[in-house]
Amino acid sequence: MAKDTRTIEELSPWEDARRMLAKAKDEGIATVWDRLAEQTPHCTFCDQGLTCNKCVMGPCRVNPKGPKRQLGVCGADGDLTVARNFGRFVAAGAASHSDHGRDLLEALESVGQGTAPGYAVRDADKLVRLCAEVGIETKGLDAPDQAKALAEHFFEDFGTRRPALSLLSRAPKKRREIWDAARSTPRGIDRECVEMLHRTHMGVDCDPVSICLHAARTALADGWGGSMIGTELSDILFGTPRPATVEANLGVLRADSVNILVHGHSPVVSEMILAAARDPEMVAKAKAVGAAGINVAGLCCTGNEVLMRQGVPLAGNHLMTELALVTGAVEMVVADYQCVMPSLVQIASCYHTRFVSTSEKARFPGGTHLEFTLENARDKAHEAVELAIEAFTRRDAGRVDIPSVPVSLRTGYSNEAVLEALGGSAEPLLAAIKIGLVRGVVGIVGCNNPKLPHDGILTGLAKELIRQDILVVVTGCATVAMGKAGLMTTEGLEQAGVGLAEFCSRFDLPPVLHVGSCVDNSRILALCGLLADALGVDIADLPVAASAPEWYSEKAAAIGLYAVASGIMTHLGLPPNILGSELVTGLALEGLEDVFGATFVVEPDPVKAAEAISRRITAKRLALGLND
Ligand code: MSK
Repeated sequence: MAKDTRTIEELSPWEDARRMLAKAKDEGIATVWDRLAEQTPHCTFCDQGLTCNKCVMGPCRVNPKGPKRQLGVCGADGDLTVARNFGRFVAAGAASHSDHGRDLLEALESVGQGTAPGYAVRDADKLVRLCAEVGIETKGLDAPDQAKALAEHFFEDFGTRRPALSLLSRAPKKRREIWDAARSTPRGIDRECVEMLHRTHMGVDCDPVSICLHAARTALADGWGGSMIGTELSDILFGTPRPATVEANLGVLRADSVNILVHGHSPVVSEMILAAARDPEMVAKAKAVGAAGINVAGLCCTGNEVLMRQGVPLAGNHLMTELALVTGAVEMVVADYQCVMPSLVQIASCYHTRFVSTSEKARFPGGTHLEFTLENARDKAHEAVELAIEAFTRRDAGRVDIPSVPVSLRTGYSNEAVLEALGGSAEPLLAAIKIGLVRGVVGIVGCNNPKLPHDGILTGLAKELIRQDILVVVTGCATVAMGKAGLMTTEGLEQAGVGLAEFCSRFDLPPVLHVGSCVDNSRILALCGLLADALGVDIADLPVAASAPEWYSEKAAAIGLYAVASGIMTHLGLPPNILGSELVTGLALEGLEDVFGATFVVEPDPVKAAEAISRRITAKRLALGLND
């Protein structure tokens, strides 16, 4: 297999990653970087979004400026081809988040029905608050009945018969009017995704702009619908996060313990695995085979979910998932869905590691499939932990290398926790923004991408922003990067500007606040809605921005688009596959400003990206009559 020609030092700045990259090389184990090298250079048509395989008159490669092949067989030009591809790309991301949200909805309904042993309502106050917010009368209803009523209500948001999603009420009135004017108000989550598939079938919507606007509508159905429902119901079922200090990096693995990594996105499986691993009977079984105990650690967004709520250490982000197995110290990876590289099955087979898939909709040939349902999850979790204990007996101590000492980071900043930390309202943050102590707020979200230096843009951008007195909130795989860079403890304030440091010190906050997993970007939307309402303005008027510097996934494209469509300028470290259309690219980088009051900015250099974001924040501050 071809090898990446970049040095290990160029691939990742972290000691734990570099040690494992070297070990993988020594042991002949191919990683994502090796496969990228083998796939490079990529097809230039695909790279620009100019291939179409949506019917069997093709596949077509459209060459808008070429001497021939300017149109696909059906007559689609480059703009239409790019728009169709991008529309489906966004719909897949929105569908993924929203199907995750639906799983939480089914869990809530089952809890209400008493058919999900081991699951419960853990934040009864939030359940009552959510019911009140959507107009459910809770007087006389006990928690199970409230759970059933709320589930029933939100199931309707996935359907086809509402004119608008219920949680859109969290957006300012002016924003909702902008959506109505652009015919982008999301109606039903499933409806918008399905309609995108319909529109992009051959011979349906042939207007690239119309398709792009429907992509925005689909993305909004994710942000203010599927993801937001997923976040809120996860809090109800597993507890609303509260601030805590936890550990991260591969050093959280323990040489003397049974190590289980939970991976994917949904807390429904990982919470049960954690409960089983903490069961004294299971711990006794682990000790009986010579282990000191059972150590559960997280990867990617499932890791974020259990980090936020249960203080479970985070072993790594997207590009660390393969390297975690290379330690030789992992007994089991338990995966639910999304962002789980199929290569993990192959790498696990090079060690004693068991790869366990758990979802009926995410099977991994070669792994062990233990299908979790709401009815059997408690039993299956115990079965999985027993398999991990058995794997420990097969561990080859000679191949174990756990690099690095773990770093500490602060987590748990749900909106409720932020407001509590500020003394009960957003007023202190607004006051700090008004006098310029905090110049603005930026959400840095999303993934890693092996095309970019691991965590390099994420941390470079965050350092520049906090230096310029801009508060950063972070989700998903960006979290581990910020933690490793020392930005998620109050010691990180040494790297912040004077104003931000003063504000954070006053409220005992780090300069980078961890607000959760990918679906929890909806917390940022809700917070923006709250701040805008408090100031009597639209979200687009706020000194805020978003960034997904090292994004890779369809979900990240949906997140970026719902942020832009909500009025939040969004930076990307690399573009989506749209550059084959000047029309669609122009819309993304400029035209959406006229529709939604925000656009995308693409910039791989973190310092230049911070400059662009800072300029936007300055412009918004001046427009609000504040200092720059
Ligand atoms: S897991 S979508 S690599 S953040 Fe949410 Fe990480 Fe991106 Fe997957």
